[in-house]
Amino acid sequence: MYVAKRVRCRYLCEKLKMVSKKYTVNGMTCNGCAGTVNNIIKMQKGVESVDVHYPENTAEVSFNESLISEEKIKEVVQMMGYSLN
Ligand SMILES: [Cu+2]
Repeated sequence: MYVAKRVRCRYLCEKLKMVSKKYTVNGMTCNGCAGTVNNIIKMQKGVESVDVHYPENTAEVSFNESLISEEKIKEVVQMMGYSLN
């Protein structure tokens, strides 16, 4: 009983740290770029979902702020030659 309650609390606490943010992606020139950006973000621990659109140049990312920071996501995108803002 006690354990079940704790698990539920942890689940809720983690839920609360889930955020969804929309960014502009700079540097994409084709759908392949969108795929690259999408994959690198998706690979990061703490990222729940990502949706990159080309030629709109947008990225919608849902992630858990207790597991990954926005700065880290921006950093990995930059490593691939693109940028998020
Ligand atoms: Cu491309």
